[in-house]
Amino acid sequence: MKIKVPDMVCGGCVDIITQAIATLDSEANVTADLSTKILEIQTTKELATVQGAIEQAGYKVETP
Ligand SMILES: [Cu+2]
Repeated sequence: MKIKVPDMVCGGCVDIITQAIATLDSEANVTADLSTKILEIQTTKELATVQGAIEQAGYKVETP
């Protein structure tokens, strides 16, 4: 799935979000592109669940 996180501006943000997703699904694979603010996430979890975890971590999400 792809999720856009407009406030993701540095590696620290990516770490926080990656950690939040790892807590949800330890098998998840997260690739972040800071130029487009888009996360590419391989996970068995549902989109809404992943979005919720990112929001819990303090970031607003958009679906590109
Ligand atoms: Cu940051």
